Amino acid sequence: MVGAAIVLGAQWGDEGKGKLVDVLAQKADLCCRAAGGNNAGHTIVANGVPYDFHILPSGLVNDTCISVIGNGVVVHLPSLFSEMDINIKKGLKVDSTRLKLSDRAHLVFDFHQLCDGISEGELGRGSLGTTKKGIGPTYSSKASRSGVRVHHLFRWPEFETLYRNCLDGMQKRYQFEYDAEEELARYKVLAERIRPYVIDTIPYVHKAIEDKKYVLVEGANAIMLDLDFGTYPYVTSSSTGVGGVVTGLGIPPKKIGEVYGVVKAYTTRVGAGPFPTEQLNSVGEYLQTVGHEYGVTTGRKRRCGWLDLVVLKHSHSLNDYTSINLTKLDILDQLPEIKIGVAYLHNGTRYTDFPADLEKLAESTVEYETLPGWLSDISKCKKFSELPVNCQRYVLRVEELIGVRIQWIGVGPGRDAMVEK
Ligand code: 2SA
Ligand code: GDP
Ligand code: MG
Repeated sequence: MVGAAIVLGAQWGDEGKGKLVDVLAQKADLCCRAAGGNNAGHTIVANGVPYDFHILPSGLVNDTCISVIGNGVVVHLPSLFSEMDINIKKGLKVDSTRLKLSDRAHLVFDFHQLCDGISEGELGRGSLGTTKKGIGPTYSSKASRSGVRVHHLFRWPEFETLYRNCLDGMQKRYQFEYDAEEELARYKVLAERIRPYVIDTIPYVHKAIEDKKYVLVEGANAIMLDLDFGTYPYVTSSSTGVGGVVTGLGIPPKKIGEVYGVVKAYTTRVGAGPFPTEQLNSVGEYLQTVGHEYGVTTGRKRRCGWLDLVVLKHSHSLNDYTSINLTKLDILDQLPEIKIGVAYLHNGTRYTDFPADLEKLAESTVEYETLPGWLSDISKCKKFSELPVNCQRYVLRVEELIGVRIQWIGVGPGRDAMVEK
């Protein structure tokens, strides 16, 4: 393998990254998370068994693949352990030989989660619709240099001092009562439980790359939720694109190989914020129902709409995909016609660069291209040539518009429901 291979969400998340990671992880040596926390929800269906991962890398299902949680990830240890326990019960081997946690990763405390909820409450109807997993407050602690990292767990009483300082800052900002002693006592126990998993992941990942091992990186969330490039402030608090992989694992850009973009054949978004191609009508309801579009972490209904090429061009310009996995194409099976958003129109001017200004976006309309549907079941197709002609045309048109090869096409949730083109 030449450099690390990266799987990234190309839209607003939930494109099916977990499934592609699971397919690729069958040959991977390492599967690494670089950013985000347990806000993410990656569902895979392996041999008929469904698994939901939030902070654990999806490569864990493949027992020859070692999972790495990198320095850019924010970790709520109680949730990490409960996710490990759930998967151990399902028969997965999850121990310190199979899972490595960066000593530089920041800790999410319960009070960060509390503050996430308070912050959403303060915003009222204008809330962002976060997952309330404490992601924003923890990255705030990190950026304001009052965060607590994993290595601090092994240096008491310094840990206690840092913890109290971090809590104090949050209490000043959010005004809440809190039982610090109870949480500190819990962390004394958690520290010993996590100790065997903790390593400096930087040399570990570098050595694997140097030894030409297959290092796979699982992106969390997606580029339109990126702190810089997404629909700010309706974003998550991490870098969700290729840049987040560089900083979140310490992999230099020249050591990155393939960058796989995962694109859902339509668009979904969970939480608030602009969504130009959203369909608040029977098409949106169809996509939501047939696509089972519910949040894996919160159970919320996902908003649904047509594929948006302005989004995908923005996405490709930032991540430079080497190829694409088009997912959930089977969900479009029963639609008589399918639309693709190809440009935005603002005061009579057509544009194709995704704007920073959300007001401009709100004032814009979408120009669509319409293609005929195929009105048949593609879930059993194994080869591109087996797909109905109109379906092939849709795929080829999307490929042409993005300007990147579509390498895989998802036709169902299972591992095997993947057509390689
Ligand atoms: P946060 O919690 O601070 O990261 O929320 C900020 C925004 O980021 C969105 N976000 C997500 N969008 C899609 N999928 C996510 N994971 C879960 C899933 C979501 C769920 O896989 O279904 O269960 O609701 C995810 N995580 C964060 C979030 O909706 C906010 O818009
Ligand atoms: P992720 O966050 O990008 O990993 O995606 P999620 O797991 O949140 O959501 C994707 C959902 O679509 C999961 O329930 C997957 O099992 C399912 N899925 C993935 N690919 C396909 C596909 O090609 N067809 C169908 N029908 N479902 C798929
Ligand atoms: Mg998801």
